[in-house]
Amino acid sequence: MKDFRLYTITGEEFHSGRSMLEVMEEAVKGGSDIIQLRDKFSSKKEVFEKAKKLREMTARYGAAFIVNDHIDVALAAGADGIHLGQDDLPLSEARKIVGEDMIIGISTHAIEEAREAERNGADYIGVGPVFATKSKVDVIDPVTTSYVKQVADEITIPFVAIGGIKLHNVDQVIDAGADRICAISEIVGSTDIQGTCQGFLDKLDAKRRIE
Ligand code: TZP
Ligand code: MG
Repeated sequence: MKDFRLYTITGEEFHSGRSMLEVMEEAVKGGSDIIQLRDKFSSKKEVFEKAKKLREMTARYGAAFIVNDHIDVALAAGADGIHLGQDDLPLSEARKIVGEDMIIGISTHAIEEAREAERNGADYIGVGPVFATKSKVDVIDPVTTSYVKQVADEITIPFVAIGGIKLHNVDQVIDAGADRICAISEIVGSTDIQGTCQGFLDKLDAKRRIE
């Protein structure tokens, strides 16, 4: 898959009246090179309508577009990939459906899950929640930056750190070895979405310069 650095996920509860498309377009303009539609509440038809709009918008900017949970919606909308959790369809089965060309991302919360995802051909993994977050209902305890470090040391496929990551604590995550950051509330809840994205990218760049 094309490499990425800043991953923004929709979180409509934080959009404060702005349209989902407008919010996500700001994130892409700010430098978010991959976005995900994550909607646990709408009907499949509604998720599909949102997916089509996001697909069109991201294609205009050359950003990657991922759909959470719904493999059929991802295929129908022409998304670049799908993101699956530990309770979704197993990766090997999902791969049979979407084929080799589509990106499959897997959420992981422990090194065994990361190893399994890598072994089974995931294109990237999510690593989190690093910190406490209100953006996920079935929330598990934070995995802390020590899990980020474990993955950075051992796993060879791309990983993205997620969960409670803010401009004020992202340095800890980068110091633990993360080169790719994902956020919901800090980005989509911001009154200056582009500025917040740029803030994350500046911090990621600063780390690269000292390496
Ligand atoms: N998976 C692990 S934490 C999380 C997801 C979807 C929510 C991240 O949201 P926020 O607002 O960036 O903490
Ligand atoms: Mg899921």
